[in-house]
Amino acid sequence: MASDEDQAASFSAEQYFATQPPPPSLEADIVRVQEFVLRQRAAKRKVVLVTSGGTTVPLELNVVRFLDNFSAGTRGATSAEYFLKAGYAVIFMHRQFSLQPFSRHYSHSTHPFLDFLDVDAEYIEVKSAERPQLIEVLKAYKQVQKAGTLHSLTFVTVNDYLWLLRAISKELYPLGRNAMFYLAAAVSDFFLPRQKMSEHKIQSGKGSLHIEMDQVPKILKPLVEEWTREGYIVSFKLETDNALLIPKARAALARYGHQVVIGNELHTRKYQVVFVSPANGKPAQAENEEELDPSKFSETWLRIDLAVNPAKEIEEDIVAELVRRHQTWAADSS
Ligand code: 9Z3
Repeated sequence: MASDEDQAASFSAEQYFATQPPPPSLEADIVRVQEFVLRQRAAKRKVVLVTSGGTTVPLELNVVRFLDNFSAGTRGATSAEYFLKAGYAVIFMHRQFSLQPFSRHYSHSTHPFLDFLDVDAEYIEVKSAERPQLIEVLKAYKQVQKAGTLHSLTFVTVNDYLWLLRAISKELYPLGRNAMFYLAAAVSDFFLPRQKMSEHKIQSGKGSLHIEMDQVPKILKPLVEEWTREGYIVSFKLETDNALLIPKARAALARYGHQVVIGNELHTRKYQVVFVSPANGKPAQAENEEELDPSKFSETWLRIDLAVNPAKEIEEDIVAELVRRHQTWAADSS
């Protein structure tokens, strides 16, 4: 039976959607997702929803200023490539202009496109040192295009993100255990309800600026309990203090009852992460994190040595581990 706290939490998600308007492009976006999911179901492919990049919280209706969450989109874009390689169809829901699968190798800041081309009169050629990687990336990209296994769509605000996540998860419902949710986007915990937003640019001249934000509803709860049917749900926990990773991940699992929390610390996230899972069924909730029973959880650290292999991407190992776990999960349903 649901506790009062559970009812309050799910009510607040309902309240959110009852009071905050959907993004104007939602309907058209979902029609395209529907078509994509239908094709993947016909091809009997597993589908993973990858969320990637940071959400914004606009401070004005005619937005000049906004709060942003840190994320370049590397984790999501890189993981999407490895999921595609593993035979998954990928819905890549990302922050507009953040990194994307394949094109991420030629990001404007770290590997600018113009720098790997040479020009001679009217001929353009790719520098020879750049060719092997470009050939590999292009081949993988063309293969995915031909197979039609990647569908990308964008969000900007936390409101766009929440509406899209709810709508897409409902489209994935019929896939049952063949759907995976890989929630790598960095999502704001706070937002400014539309009803409290200033219409025009907030004016200076009145001293300091005070803004009171409301808490974004804990969206994992309705995702786990209502929007999906047995989808395999992976959330990420970002901390700047390593000591908090495991307690926070355990608390999230006890609260929402999903399958995996991947803990990552801001500065070490590119070479170590920890998978935290329930050891056996849904762990009981506790008043505070210290009271959670450690025997109810299992932890697995994944580490790579960038000094030995600087080209190695930890997402390769993260995805391999999840594909293995998802396989077991999907097979269990029978
Ligand atoms: C993550 O923890 C991602 O791994 C990163 C990836 C944002 C660190 P980059 O795109 O960074 O490679 O630059 N994502 C989840 C962050 C988040 O908002 N988690 C919430 C929390 O920690 C829970 S869903 O409370």
